[in-house]
Amino acid sequence: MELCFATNNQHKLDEVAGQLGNSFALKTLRDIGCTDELPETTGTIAGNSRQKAEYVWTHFGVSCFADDSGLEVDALNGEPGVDSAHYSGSRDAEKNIEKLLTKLADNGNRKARFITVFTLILQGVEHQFEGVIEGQILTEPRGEGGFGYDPVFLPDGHDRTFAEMRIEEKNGMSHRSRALAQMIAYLEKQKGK
Ligand code: ITT
Repeated sequence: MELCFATNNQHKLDEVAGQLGNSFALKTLRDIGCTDELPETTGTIAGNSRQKAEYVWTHFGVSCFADDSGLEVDALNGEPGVDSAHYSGSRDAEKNIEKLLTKLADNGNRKARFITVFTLILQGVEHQFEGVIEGQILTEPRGEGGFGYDPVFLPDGHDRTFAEMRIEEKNGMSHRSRALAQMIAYLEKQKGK
């Protein structure tokens, strides 16, 4: 089964490709000839996820899935949320982290979560899958791996940030892997039909 992952984020592609294995032929946007900027204008994570997948299905007619994700920080009323990718006004991860840590300052409530919503469009039929991981925001970045806010995100029950973990370890618990596991289970069921 061929499926296009509607993302321009190479880190997301690497995480998902590692988990998907060989049961599905993963196509990139480049593989299907899509060089367009995908629209993300709905103001919600679930809405943007749907919007990206629908763009690819409508314009390219290819079964596909999209991931929209973000970090929700309790003490900031859910910010950066849907604005996670360009919180500081740019897509620079270091600047985004800097803004987050400045806004949090010495606030004692560091509770946060990563959320991902996947939208799958299989021959025009749409389904959404959500994954969440709870954790804490550190006061300083730690680690070189991962992407985005990984250096300041400490998942609950662990003593290393996502950026200090190997990709397989992050994949063992992340919001993205949880959403993906549900999508894979759904796809396996469809295959059996
Ligand atoms: P596409 O829309 O092309 O998929 P994107 O990077 O723009 O790629 P989003 O709009 O979903 O993706 O933005 C999500 C942002 O949230 C992302 O750029 C990171 O800043 C942050 N984020 C999401 N998942 C993350 C993760 O696993 N680790 C660290 N930061 C993450």
